[in-house]
Amino acid sequence: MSTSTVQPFLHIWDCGGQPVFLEILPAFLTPRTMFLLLFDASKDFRERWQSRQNTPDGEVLFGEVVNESTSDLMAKWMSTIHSHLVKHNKDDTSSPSLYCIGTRGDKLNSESKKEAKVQIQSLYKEKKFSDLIKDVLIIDNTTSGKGKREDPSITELRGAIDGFIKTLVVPTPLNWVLFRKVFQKLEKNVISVSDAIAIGVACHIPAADLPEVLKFYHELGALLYYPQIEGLRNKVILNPKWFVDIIGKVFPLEKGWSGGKRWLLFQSKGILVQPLYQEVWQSSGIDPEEIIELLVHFRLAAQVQIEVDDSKQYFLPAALPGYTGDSNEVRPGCKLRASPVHITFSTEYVPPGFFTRLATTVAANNNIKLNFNVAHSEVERRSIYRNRVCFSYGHPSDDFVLTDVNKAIQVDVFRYLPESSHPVPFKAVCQDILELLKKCCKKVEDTLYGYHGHHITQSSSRDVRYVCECKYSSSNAVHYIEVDAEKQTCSDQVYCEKVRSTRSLTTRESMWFQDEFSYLKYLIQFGVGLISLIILLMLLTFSFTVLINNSSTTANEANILTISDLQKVLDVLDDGYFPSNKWFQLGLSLGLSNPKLETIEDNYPKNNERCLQNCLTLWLKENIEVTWSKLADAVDNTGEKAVAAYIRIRKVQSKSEL
Ligand SMILES: Nc1nc2c(ncn2[C@@H]2O[C@H](COP(=O)(O)OP(=O)(O)OP(=O)(O)O)[C@@H](O)[C@H]2O)c(=O)[nH]1
Ligand SMILES: [Zn+2]
Repeated sequence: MSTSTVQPFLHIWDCGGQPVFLEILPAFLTPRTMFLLLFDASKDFRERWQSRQNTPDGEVLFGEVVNESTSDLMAKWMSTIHSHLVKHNKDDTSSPSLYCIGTRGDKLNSESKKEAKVQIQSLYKEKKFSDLIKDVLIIDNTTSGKGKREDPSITELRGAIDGFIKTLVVPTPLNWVLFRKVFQKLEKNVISVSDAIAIGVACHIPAADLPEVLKFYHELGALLYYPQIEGLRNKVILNPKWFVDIIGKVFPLEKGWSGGKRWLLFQSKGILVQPLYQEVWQSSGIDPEEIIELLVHFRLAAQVQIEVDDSKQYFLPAALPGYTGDSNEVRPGCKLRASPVHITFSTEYVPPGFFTRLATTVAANNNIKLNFNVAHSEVERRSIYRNRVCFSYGHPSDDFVLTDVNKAIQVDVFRYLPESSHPVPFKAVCQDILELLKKCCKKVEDTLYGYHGHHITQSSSRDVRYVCECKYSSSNAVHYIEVDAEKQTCSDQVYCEKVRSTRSLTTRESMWFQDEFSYLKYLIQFGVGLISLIILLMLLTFSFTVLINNSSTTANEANILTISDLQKVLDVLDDGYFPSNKWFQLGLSLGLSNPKLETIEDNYPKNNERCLQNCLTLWLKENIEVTWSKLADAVDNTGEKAVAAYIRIRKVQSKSEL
């Protein structure tokens, strides 16, 4: 192993600008990449970008118009490439990594060329990714290779690429080089790991070293090896390009879309059923189930159950068209809605591939279903797009919509039932959804940035921002309220950046924040240290005593609860974090009889929420002296002292709330 040599690596990925490529590409980027970001310099960068495909016979196929301008898309790529390189090349930032290349320079006079260059430069000038961009070159490809007549910018670019290739040499043990030469000679697309071991042994590489060799070449993009994916762990893909093309078969890159019910389902809903992918991939030389497993691994697909059908089904949002309508569109009939929340990124743009991966990750959750039943408006017939997905959450379900608004992912939650007829407060649903999204985002990051086994230690560059709904807000100039989400409660004032003043939260905004007392509970739960806990308890007791003394005793007795207060009672117990599995004990403490409670248990086996609800219904209906105070006492008896104190503070003294 002491003998080593250097070998150059150069793989060229010609990645189209089509949105689908942006989805797939991050899976195949290696840490050492030079990027050439091409754009048509003869076009207006502010216009919405439209994908176009040039067929070999000279025809131009125009694809969809996306919701972004060329300059948006360029800035997004710069920022993404920057974060990609920063994450992978921590110590080596010396090499120029990105050139912006404007083609069709022949269509521009020297004045417009300068102007185009300045416009592109302005996209990154004061951004943190500015170091990355070596230059903006406007080139005239029609002169390429024409000797002296060649555009000097092309000559300059050629020199830069030559220079970069020289940095691409990697010291490699000689027998590892031999190994690569052998597998290149095989001209096979895929071999088994045992074959790879045999080749290795023939090249004097001990079998035990082979995984390391395979990982080395995987990182260099020379082959693909996924030991972490069950179905692929015994395979080595020797031809990455072939593999990408196979995956591409289910994406609408080529004209290969045939009719048929299954294709239609895939095109319209992004649902890929087993018989279809088996057909598409059957002759690919690799088991279709393994390809699907890879897509799931990369979160390009999530297994779902939409069609009443035994065959397996997968959701692949990346294959769907993009939504170009209004991100604030609401389907009619909504009773309650929360203000929009934005998931933002320090790169200032939603990283390519992030949104669809978030959509698949969310779709894989048991509590959540894709919501195909609603069209967003008269014009937009679908409810699910590559960049906007509508889900239903919980039972009875609330709607929640994720939209990629380029600079952020927008989260909207809607309730179509009146609050009184839903067992779970809308607020709790909103907050649960947000927590769930944070977890899903984390998973997406692990997938997107962990492809090459580099574990990212740097702290998350993602944030949750709350859209300000003050009178200065408008959908095209979003601004946020300044809050410390951990500490904010719905009764605290917030600061609006735009108006530069504080105000109370609107009802829609307050959905995202805890009630004051839940916050105390939260503090207790997440350990604020014993001393602060004691101080808190003392404060609580103090305020409790003061409140009790101040309020007249009539509040305790005179306010009889009825069955119409069921939701309030459930809310208060929930806000105070009463554990629903103690419902039986609570029932006994409330004076309900054992047989009646047992009947409830039989009716709703293992469903504590429903049992609690029925137990309280019984209490509210059957008892005469039904007050908050009695409830607090009963809760106290179950051992839930904190919940009891919470009920007393929130309800017992405040007559108005009854
Ligand atoms: N006049 C002129 N035409 C150009 C220039 N560069 C490219 N073209 C033409 O533009 C068309 C598209 O070029 P491609 O290289 O296929 O563009 P692409 O973006 O890679 O397209 P896809 O491969 O479909 O993604 C071809 O007809 C080229 O001849 C240029 O600098 N000047
Ligand atoms: Zn505001």
